[in-house]
Amino acid sequence: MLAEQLEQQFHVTMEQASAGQLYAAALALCRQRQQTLPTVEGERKLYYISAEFLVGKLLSCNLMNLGLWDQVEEELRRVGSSIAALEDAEPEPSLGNGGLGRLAACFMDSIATLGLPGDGVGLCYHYGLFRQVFDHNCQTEQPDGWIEPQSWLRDTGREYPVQFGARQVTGRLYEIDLPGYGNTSRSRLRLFDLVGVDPGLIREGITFDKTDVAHNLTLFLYPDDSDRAGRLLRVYQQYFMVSCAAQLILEELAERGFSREELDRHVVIQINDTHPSMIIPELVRRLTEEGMPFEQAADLVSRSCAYTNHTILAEALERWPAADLEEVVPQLMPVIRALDALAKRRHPEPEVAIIDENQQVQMARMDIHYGFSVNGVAALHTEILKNSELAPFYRIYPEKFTSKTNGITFRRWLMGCNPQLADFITRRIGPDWKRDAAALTRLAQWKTDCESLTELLRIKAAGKQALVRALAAAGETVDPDSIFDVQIKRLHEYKRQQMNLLYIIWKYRQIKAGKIPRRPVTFLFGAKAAPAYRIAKDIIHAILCMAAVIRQDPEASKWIRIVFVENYNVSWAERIVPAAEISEQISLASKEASGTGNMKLMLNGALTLGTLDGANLEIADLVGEENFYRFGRPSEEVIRLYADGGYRAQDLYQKPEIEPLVDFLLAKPMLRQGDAEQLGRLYQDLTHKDWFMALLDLEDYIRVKEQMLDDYEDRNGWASKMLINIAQAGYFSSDRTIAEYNRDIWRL
Ligand code: 26Q
Repeated sequence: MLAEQLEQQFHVTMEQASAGQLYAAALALCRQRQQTLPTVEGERKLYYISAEFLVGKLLSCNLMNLGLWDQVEEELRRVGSSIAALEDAEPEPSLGNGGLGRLAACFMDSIATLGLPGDGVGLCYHYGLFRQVFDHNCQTEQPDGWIEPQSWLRDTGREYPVQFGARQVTGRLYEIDLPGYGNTSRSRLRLFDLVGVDPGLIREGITFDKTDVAHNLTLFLYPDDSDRAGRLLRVYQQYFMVSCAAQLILEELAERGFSREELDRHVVIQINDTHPSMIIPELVRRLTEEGMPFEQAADLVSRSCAYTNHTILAEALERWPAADLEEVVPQLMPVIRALDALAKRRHPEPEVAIIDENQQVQMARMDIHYGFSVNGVAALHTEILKNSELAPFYRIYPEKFTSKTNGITFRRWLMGCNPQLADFITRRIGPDWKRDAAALTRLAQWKTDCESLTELLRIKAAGKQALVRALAAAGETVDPDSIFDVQIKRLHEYKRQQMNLLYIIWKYRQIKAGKIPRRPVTFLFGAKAAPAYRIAKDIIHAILCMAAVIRQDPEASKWIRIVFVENYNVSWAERIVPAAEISEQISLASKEASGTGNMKLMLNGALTLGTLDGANLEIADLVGEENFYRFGRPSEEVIRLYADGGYRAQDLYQKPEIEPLVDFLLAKPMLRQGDAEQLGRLYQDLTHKDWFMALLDLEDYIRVKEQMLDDYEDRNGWASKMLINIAQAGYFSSDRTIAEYNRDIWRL
């Protein structure tokens, strides 16, 4: 199959083909097959609109979903190659930042697999987020191009004008096909690009002229918004996305033969956090311009739009100065004012106003007033939204609130990245779990079966070996017999990578004091920090400095090692997840909306060391006390501490157990590796502010982590816990999540 394609495309045989040609042929093969799959049509169509789609490399998963994987792998094997080797030639699109974007990608896989009529809608950034490069133990940012002459993108040739006041630009629609598992149908990612976008604007790193919107709109995801030009650019980007989307949606409504008045019956728009929220006023604007009365338009749009909230952090709740919107999208502001006025007539309480007392447009509030559904992404998260963050809205619209616990696609996060484990499961419970993840629970009957447990440990060891080889290629030596302790996620203070660092400092000092651990431990980190997030970059700096301190210490380096993978992305995750043994889910309780890495790691047999936050709570409930390592203050206590201002970092810092750990940040060995200003800033923050209370949970964290390392030595006991975790992970399949969205919100 691949051979014919190669012959046709390059006139070479399998033996003669270069790796690049093999990849290009496989890409073309998939693209042809995918296009023959029908898109699902239905009375009611979903548009999942999102600023991020962190899809990862597509070749392997598409081959799997198309049912071509075995055949192509066999063809490649005969010439000494493999699909994995081909994938090395595939660039990874960095069209996302973290959980929200990866969730959107998992959802698209499940939507296609369940055969639901739905497409993803977003932007085609040429350089995505950024490529992270470490330089002198600091993060620097480089453009991360992924679009090649041959790529997954298909140019539809369809263009849409977008008006910014007097200025007009043009959006062009590109599509990426996403085949569902089992060769039935496909969904599409529909990505808009700016006609005339100019990479020549990029200067040093990822800096560029932020004011030249006619040429910069689709260069980067989340351009630095620490100055006004950057903030305006984000509004330009968002409006560009939703204006194109609104035109596409209305155009397809007409193509499907429906009238504008039927919008709410035939269209449902899932707004992925507030980045696409301007779709609401934009649709209302377009409908009223066509002559529909304002209230009817507002009502129709409200019954078509649903909003997902992914965070309760105040600083991540988007609000734009009305003056900025006035400047960028003057045609939209009258509609927003009218929507605000109508909402204020119905609900005069100031805390639910769309345009607040500071003349800021509160995007989430617009979504809640003018959407029919609001959902959190895990049970605890939704409860917190209802009871505190969005309580005034819950009082007005209790019927709109619903909880949808996140999920992950098992195609990528088990069958794709860990085929040996998938095979282990199938040999025991048959293949049904691939379509019905709940069937995984049947695996639990092997929890005391020695042979199964031994095999499970062997599979984990193989996963570690594979990662060790990948790390070696990146210049890192790691002991495959050490315990792999993994924290992989965006870098954010609330996720508390700094607390993990303080544990490592504690461990280092134990070793220096002669308390040798039973077995070496490797601490793996993967994280990008937002380019303008100062303290997050300081935390990366401190971890990299500590890595160097340990590496250069002959005594300590026998026992502990820090590996911070550069440019953590989906591909790294696919290698790290199967190798992980300890899953660090240590956010300050109440702050992590859900987490999805926690699910991927559990599914691959890592045990969770976690606070009762986000979906961790549900993981703990499913696997039971003995199979989950819980520590830290519960969310109610944390919420109370914030409410009464009762947390004082200084007091905790003074404890004799804690002070030397924090002080180590400024000790000679660290200063020899790093920069006093950055380390000093982190020290100051931890001792005087520590807004996310790392010091509060530190001692409990150390205690439970030590317990975990002890328990690791009972290899069978540990393997049994692994097996229970895998068996209980079925609930976290995104197929289940999507079925729930469809049952309760979309009704496709
Ligand atoms: C907001 C304002 C200004 C600039 C940027 C932003 C911004 C950008 C990205 C705010 C939020 C995000 C991304 C949030 C995100 O990824 N949230 C994660 O979503 C996951 C999927 O639901 C959850 O599992 C995680 O708990 C949540 O952190």
